[in-house]
Amino acid sequence: MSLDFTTAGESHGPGLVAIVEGLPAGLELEREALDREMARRQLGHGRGGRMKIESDTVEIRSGVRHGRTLGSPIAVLVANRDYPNWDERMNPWPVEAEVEESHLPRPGHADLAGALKFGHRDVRNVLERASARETAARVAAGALAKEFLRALGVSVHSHVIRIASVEAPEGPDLGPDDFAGVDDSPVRCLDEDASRAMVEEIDRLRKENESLGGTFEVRAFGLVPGLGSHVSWREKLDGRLAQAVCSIQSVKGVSLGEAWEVATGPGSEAHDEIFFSEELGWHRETNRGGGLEGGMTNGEPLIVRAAIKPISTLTKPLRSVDTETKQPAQAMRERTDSTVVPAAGVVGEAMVALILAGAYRDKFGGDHIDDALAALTAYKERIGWRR
Ligand code: EPS
Repeated sequence: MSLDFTTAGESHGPGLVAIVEGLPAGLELEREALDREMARRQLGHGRGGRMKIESDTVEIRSGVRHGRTLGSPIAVLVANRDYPNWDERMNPWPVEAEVEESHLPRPGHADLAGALKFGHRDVRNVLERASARETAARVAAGALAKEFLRALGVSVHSHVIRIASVEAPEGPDLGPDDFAGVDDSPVRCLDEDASRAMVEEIDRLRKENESLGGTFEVRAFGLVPGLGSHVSWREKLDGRLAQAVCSIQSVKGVSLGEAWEVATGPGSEAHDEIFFSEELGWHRETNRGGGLEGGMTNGEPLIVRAAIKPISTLTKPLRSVDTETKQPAQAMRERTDSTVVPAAGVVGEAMVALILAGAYRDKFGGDHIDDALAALTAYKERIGWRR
């Protein structure tokens, strides 16, 4: 059994569901830790009115008993508190009221391609599922993965490094403790001056009816070398991470380590030289590879960055075409956020955690958490891992 998960649910339907399969039995879960993750995803200056309605919590429906996993699929439900306001428009069953259809696809959204592909007249049938509301279910699943990783000594963090034209300065190399206060920043940025400038930039562009993109970074600490594999393209961890992070709504680019920087320099400045000492064992003095070599972890911190495009729902809509009349029209206007980069960092953590948890499950197995821990200890001993 490997670790897998799926989500279901529409943005304004009754709720979202995540089903996580493959977590070992006997793993202790803390309800507060799961709900904390849900609340973190709702943070961030630049969110719209919806976040005042929702207050996401994880309702466990299966796979957990008295705070411990059973080894069976874990189903979690995240209710949409906004649903009563959409009861007629999103009811699973026919309603008497006449429900208005949307025929005005937004450039940059799934609206047009989704409507054509699935044969929907009403674009709402696409946008409801394409909405980034779905990321609440990913974070619920990721919170479970994080609990597994925590038991294995791994932590996953994120921070915002750019919103529109404002970039945080490159700081010193970050360790896990450096992320302690990141959620106190209104934009989840570690640099105070940059945080302030980002908030100003969001306010300035929001007044101009603009949305904003940016960049976030996810780091994972405490990883052993050898997660993933060089032997098959499907098992390469870099590829799996890139797919998982790029699948987050609005993400248009993913980089691992100093990908774009090393592409422009010489080979002698692109790699991380190998050292061995009695105290540290195998180690590196640089981490340009972002903790990945040959599709595997190398024991250095994992560093993944993602670029997010500005949200495609604009309060000053772009030009589009009415799908019924085929006449030029303005794209639909929906209630929306100005930017989601701070929240997307939390979603990035969830996706990275799910991929890493899967890689640990693949390598160390474990129907019970103690089996996984015993296999991990034996592996560390075999390779002489000292961290
Ligand atoms: C979203 C549009 C907004 C966001 C939503 C994503 O929702 P609404 O149309 O209800 O105002 O608030 O994000 C969430 C609801 C969430 O929980 O993150 C979109 O079109 O992607």
